[in-house]
Amino acid sequence: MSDLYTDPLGTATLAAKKISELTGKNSHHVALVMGSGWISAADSLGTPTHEFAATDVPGFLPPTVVGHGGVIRSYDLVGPSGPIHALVFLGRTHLYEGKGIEPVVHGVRTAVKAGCKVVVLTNACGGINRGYTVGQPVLIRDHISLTGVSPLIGADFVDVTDLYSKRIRAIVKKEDPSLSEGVYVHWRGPAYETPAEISMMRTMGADLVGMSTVPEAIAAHALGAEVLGISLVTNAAAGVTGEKLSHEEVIAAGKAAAGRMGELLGKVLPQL
Ligand code: 8IG
Repeated sequence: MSDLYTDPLGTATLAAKKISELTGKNSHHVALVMGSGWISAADSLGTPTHEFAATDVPGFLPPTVVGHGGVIRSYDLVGPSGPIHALVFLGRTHLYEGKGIEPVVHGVRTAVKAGCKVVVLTNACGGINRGYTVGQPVLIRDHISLTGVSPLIGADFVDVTDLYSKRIRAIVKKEDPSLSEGVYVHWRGPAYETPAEISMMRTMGADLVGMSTVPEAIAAHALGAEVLGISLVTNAAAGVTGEKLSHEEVIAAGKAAAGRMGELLGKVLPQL
């Protein structure tokens, strides 16, 4: 096994150093993980100063899913007091790929080691809440983990009461007061849920379901970063409408909402 599995934090430190060499920037300020459907939203952030394959950086695996990028970009955003260095990951590794939890959280650990104090996690997900419509962005207020898998090992008893930063959610809602907040369930996949499982999740208090974000939020928070999670509802969860779920539908809904999402991120990121 590679260093990533025996020494995940050491590998993240190496990766951060490599990013600093590739970009010529000593540190980055905010990180943005773009999930499936969000990749085109990154284009609204302007022109990156640097772009490279994630596999050029220690510890990153090649992407395995259509529409999940495997690319890292560095942007200089215009902040209130000088340029903000934003590190943007197009695509992520998921638990369902079967590579373990370490590759899943390697991006956010690398980002924190690169200096990021804020980590923005985006995803495409199924809507459990009957009030949601396809193409709607929802801020993650809290989560339920149904995978039982943590990125943390050992007696690392971190408090996760305010995992999805209230401070940052307030900033985003000031930009867009129409945004809803919801509880996101992490489901391992790769099979979607049955209608009975969705009904269970709704009873538990869940609004959104997806196959990412939760381990990254925990890993970033455990290293001291503030986390913002935004889900794009790209399909009604199983049994909600009677329609079947398709990956193509997800990609299409993401493309359709990308403009609004990119604009929102562009406004919010420099304020974080
Ligand atoms: I996009 O309906 C997307 N990702 N688990 N269920 C789960 N993950 C998803 C879904 C969904 N839609």
